[in-house]
Amino acid sequence: MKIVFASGNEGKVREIREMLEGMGIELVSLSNYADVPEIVEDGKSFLENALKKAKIVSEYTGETVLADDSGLQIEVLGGEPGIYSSRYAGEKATDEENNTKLLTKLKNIPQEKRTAFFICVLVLYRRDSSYDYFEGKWRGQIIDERRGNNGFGYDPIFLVPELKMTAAELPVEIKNKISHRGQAFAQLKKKFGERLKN
Ligand code: ITT
Repeated sequence: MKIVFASGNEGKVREIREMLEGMGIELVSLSNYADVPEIVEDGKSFLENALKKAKIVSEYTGETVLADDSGLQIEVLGGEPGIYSSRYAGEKATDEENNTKLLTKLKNIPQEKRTAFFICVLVLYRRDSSYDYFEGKWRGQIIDERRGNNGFGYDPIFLVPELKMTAAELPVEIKNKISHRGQAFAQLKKKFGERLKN
């Protein structure tokens, strides 16, 4: 079975490809479809944005689509950056710029108040317009230094307290077992398992 992953984020593509390994599913990247328009993420929730991406890409490609909308929420910042995570420091901001903006905002906040959650809403959208969605949440803390070279986005400053490692220090297969995206994907796999292939 062929599934198009509606994401231009190479970090997400690497992780989802790893998760699908051995399931007999061909994951096709969005870069294979030159004519898919840029999608404006103007929804008010992770679900709205994920659904919008999935629907548009399915309509353009005529294929079953997986879409992920995700982000980081910091409690002491009232949930920021939330749905604006990828463009926190500006429309074309790099991961590095987003991390710098977040660390500046958290400058005088003590470590124990830097609780954070990664959220992922994963949508499976079929050719007949029916869909299912799954949500994963991953709790951690934002630290003041960058540690590790794996992953992407806010991973170098997201500490997983139980492991005493940042998300960027974890090998991809470990991150995938426990992360927000990994949890959402595990629910999808549990619900559909073998049927995904049909
Ligand atoms: P697509 O919409 O094309 O998938 P995007 O990067 O714009 O790519 P989102 O709108 O879902 O995707 O924004 C997600 C942002 O949240 C992402 O750019 C990171 O900054 C952050 N993020 C999400 N999951 C993450 C993870 O596992 N590790 C680190 N940062 C993550």
